[in-house]
Amino acid sequence: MEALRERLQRAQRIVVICGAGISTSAGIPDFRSASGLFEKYGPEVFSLSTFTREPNSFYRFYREFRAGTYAPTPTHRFLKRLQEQGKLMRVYTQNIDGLELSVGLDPGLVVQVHGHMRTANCAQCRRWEIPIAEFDTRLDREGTVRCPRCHGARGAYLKPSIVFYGEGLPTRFRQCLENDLNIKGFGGEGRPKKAYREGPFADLMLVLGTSLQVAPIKYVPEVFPGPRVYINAEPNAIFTRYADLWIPGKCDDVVGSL
Ligand code: CNA
Repeated sequence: MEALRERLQRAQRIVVICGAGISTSAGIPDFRSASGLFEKYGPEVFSLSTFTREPNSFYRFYREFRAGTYAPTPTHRFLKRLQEQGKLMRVYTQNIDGLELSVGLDPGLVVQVHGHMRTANCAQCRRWEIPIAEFDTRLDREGTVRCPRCHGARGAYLKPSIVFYGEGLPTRFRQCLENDLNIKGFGGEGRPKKAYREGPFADLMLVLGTSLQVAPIKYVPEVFPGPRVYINAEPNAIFTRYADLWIPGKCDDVVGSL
């Protein structure tokens, strides 16, 4: 803890990469833990090809998800404190629960790498987009929500604006990485190329509550030339070896009181 405190004190521009583990204490299961969503629904429910073939499994998950009420956790409040101290450069979140914004982070400082649930759009044309409240009403009324623009085309169902397996990421993800980490160029699977240290770029990376299994974000810590701190309930087979500081445990227990 002392080592973490010291790194936080020294840092001026902190970039945070986070995942489902920062929201489990809000009551939202992660994907890959023993009691996670993959165990209950299977990973295919979150794939584009499954959804366009058979949207009802995802709709079943979504109905259950939206029935919950979720509040930010001590870890989200820690991020807010970093913002108040003027040290938060950016949060790259893989989460789609929106709790980073609920806690009051400046939207400009948050990149929702895997999308969000404020709107819903058509999995086929991508152009038809409606507010999530309207999607919810139609889902309750119609059971399956079809895109009116696609006139019954195959797979033209609406889903919340989250990124499924098989879909591209928001362009803002790359733009912010270039800005924050001085990354020049991206390779296969969206893997960022070398980042350069000189200049007003991030000087500390915190990686919180993620198994780092999903590309391309899993590659980001590996190109970051500054100190990297990994806080997660379990190790990541690769990253744990090269993180400068790896703290096993629950995020709330580690950062909640900082
Ligand atoms: P994951 O692969 O399920 O990994 C989560 C990691 O967090 C695991 O290594 C757990 O051991 C660890 N973990 C769980 N609880 C805690 C805790 N309290 N403290 C510390 N570590 C903990 O999930 P990732 O985020 O790595 O994978 C990316 C997916 C998950 C993204 O596409 C997300 O959209 C998706 N997801 C998001 C949410 C959400 O928005 N809250 C929930 C479930 C899945």
